[in-house]
Amino acid sequence: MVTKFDFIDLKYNPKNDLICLFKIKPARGLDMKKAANTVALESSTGTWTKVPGKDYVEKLRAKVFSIKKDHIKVAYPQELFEYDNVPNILSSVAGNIFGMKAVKAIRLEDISFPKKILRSFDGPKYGVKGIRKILKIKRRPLVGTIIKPKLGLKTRHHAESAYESWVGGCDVTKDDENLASQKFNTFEERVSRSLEKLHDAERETKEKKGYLINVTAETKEMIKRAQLVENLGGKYIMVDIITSGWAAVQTLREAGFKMAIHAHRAMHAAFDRNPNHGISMMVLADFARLVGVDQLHIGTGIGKLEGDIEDIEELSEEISLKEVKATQKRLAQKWGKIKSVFPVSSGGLHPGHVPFLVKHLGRDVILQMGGGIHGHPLGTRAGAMAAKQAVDAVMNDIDLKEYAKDHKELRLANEKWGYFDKRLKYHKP
Ligand code: CAP
Ligand code: MG
Repeated sequence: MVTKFDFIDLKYNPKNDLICLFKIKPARGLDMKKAANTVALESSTGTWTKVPGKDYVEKLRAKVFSIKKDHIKVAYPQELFEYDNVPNILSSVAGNIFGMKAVKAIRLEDISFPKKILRSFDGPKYGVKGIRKILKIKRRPLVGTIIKPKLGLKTRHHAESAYESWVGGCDVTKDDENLASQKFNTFEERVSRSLEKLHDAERETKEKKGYLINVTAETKEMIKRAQLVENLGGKYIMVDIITSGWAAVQTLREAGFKMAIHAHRAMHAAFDRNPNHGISMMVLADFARLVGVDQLHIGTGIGKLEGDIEDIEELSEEISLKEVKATQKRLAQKWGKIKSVFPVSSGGLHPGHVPFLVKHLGRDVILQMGGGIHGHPLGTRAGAMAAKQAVDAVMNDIDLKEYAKDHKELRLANEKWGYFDKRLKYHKP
């Protein structure tokens, strides 16, 4: 028998529950308690009207156990879900509730997972430590680029540009998010030409390099493409996790390939940009870590795409720490055996941004610059050199202006785009 507020228990102390932090704006004429109760019933065992139920169903009800201003916390018994099934979990806690008339707006800010659900997922194969081992880079941030223009290059020009970026100093070079297997640059030809260039660059530099080739496609096709990369000795694959879908990414991860997985998050802003309605990047990052990508884009807090640096810092902690503490927009989480994910900062970046990014995100970060490398006055190789010089300067606690005195490539980048000094004052070009 469902009474008025049967899904609210402000004295409940969650134990083995999956917990959701929601930000809600009740519909006109509804108070927080009523709206919160409706969110909990609709996302667990209830519906809009009373239906004859069995008493034993009641133990699976979600419970609102905290209502503070516009945030509520809801505890879901773990038995409500199929443990290692991302679509199933999201269909409950991020399904119908977004369209309910009881709320004017609702945003799923974070989820914390109980041990049994955590343990049902593979998590990353490599994590930060494993990636550093693959590339033989012990401490410093990794330097990456994205081949630009993002679409249109012929395969040989794509591979040549990748080669220039690797010999210039990039550790990893990726395809852009919307490059798949278009007629002007088919996957099969791109993977063989680019890996050939990668092996040339490794021989020439005596360094390990990574090519993050985008396998994004229908799931069976992704598996086929990943197999081709593995056969040709590739260390990485890249996948657009939001447009591909969680089930596809889980299939790719569980296919057992040796390669590391680089996760691009194109389309995330359709969910997380509105601060009052949708699903936060924190939640998307949680599932990316659970399903088991090794590297994940988290934003820059300074480049061309929105997202303030405090949120980016919290995201970076969420995916790379073993244990994260609760904040206003984040739930506490112990990640147990789930490995870390390498944070990737990318989007409108250039070498002059490196001091700011390392200050805020630390050295366990992949700094990716597309236009900020290929748009260098002396071209791609010089752009990659400038990016690597900026990282070397920061790792040796030298001001970029000082370091640029005997590093022409960095000087030209600073002159074109500006730079942060050691006190994080920005010097415009
Ligand atoms: C960056 C990028 C990345 C963005 C994605 C682009 O290129 O290749 O896709 O970083 O954003 O296409 O914009 P630029 P995010 O360096 O030339 O900007 O990393 O925030 O997901
Ligand atoms: Mg891109």
